[in-house]
Amino acid sequence: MKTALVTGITGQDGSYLAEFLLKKGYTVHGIKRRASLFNTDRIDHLYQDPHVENRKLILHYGDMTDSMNLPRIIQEVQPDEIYNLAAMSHVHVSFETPEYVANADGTGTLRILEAVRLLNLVEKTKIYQASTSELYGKVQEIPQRETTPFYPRSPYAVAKMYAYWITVNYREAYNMFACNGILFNHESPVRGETFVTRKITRAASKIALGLQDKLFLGNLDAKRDWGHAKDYVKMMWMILQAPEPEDWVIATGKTTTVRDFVRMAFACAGIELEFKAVGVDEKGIVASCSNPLYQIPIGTEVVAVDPRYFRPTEVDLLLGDPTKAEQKLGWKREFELQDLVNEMMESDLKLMTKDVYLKDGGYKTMSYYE
Ligand code: NDP
Ligand code: GDR
Repeated sequence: MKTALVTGITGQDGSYLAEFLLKKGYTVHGIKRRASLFNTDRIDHLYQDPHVENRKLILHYGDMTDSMNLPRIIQEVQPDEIYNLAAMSHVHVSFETPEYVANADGTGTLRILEAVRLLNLVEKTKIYQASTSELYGKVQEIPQRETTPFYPRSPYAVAKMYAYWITVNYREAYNMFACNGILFNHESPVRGETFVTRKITRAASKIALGLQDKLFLGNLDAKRDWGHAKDYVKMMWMILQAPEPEDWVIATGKTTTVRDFVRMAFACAGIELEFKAVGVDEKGIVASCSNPLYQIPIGTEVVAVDPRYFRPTEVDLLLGDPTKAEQKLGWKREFELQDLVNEMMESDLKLMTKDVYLKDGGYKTMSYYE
């Protein structure tokens, strides 16, 4: 059976991909960072005790900025497939840490490619690079497809642009099976809490339970092509099983504003919202409430804009065209946006309900944990 190495295994996509590959019979090696607290929550259900023989999931400490440990791990693992998912993936945070992002997301990709080349693994090892719709940035063409010109709008996107082209270059220069998946936004119940969808579903759940008063957001007009992470990790694998190494757009072909995502999330908890005023004064007001968990008076302001969440340069509109992946690889999505919102809300309502029990039982003071 095949062996895969997954960088970023502790992240949203890494956890779904590891689960997917293990089901396919792969031995999965993952790189995790040392942290002062446990950071393996998302893969704890897959964890196998190191004392068990023939383990299928093996974790290695490592870091994308460490040019010594990456070749050592690759040499030890001799992977058939590398999925390079590790990255500082938060666009807004990348404005605060631009050099680090260039190192981890940009040069980090080079470190992987160069290690495979120097270790003479070019014939054996296929490489998937986690590229992104953020490469399209300022709108050049709608919908965005493999041939659409790039115009990155953040240090994150610029670093990912280097990673994209160095992957193409290694493919062309050294005949590597190295591919870019240009993935549009994809979410899930284990999405990081500071990305907008999860921030919204967590807050809508807390507000529905009476644990929080208001949700502060930035640009409500931004439009994103949101899919489900489960559909997208399957495509990562399909890309490496294709006959030739190529670059692929993975998207749903539909776009939605942040404002409409907010409406959909609150509606799942029986709270209908109406948005009033424009720009920074815009507010989401409760228009009707059939929420069975906590009664919120009509007219209560539960969403407000806070300019601190605006980005120095924004990506206004993402809408991808997945035709190539659908036609050439037979990729089919299972989830619609409404399914995704339902699943995220169901999961966060369950999580927050636990908080209510802990709080009511005197085990938890919300302010301490928030
Ligand atoms: P997450 O932020 O959830 O996960 C990122 C992973 O990378 C985590 O495991 C994180 O470790 C790890 N990581 C971060 N920095 C380093 C480093 N210096 N060395 C080693 N590991 C590191 O991202 P997603 O799972 O959502 O995304 C996976 C990849 O796909 C990323 O490269 C992202 O940029 C890209 N992408 C994501 C899209 C999306 O919509 N989700 C769309 C397009 C591309 P830790 O857990 O310790 O923080
Ligand atoms: P994005 O995702 O930047 O598209 O990058 P994010 O969820 O952070 O933002 C989406 C849009 O929502 C707007 N927004 C807010 N965003 C956040 N995080 N917090 C807010 O309060 C808020 N209010 C409005 C943003 O301005 C933006 O327009 C994600 C990441 O997963 C990247 O790693 C990946 O490459 C791209 O998706 C494709």
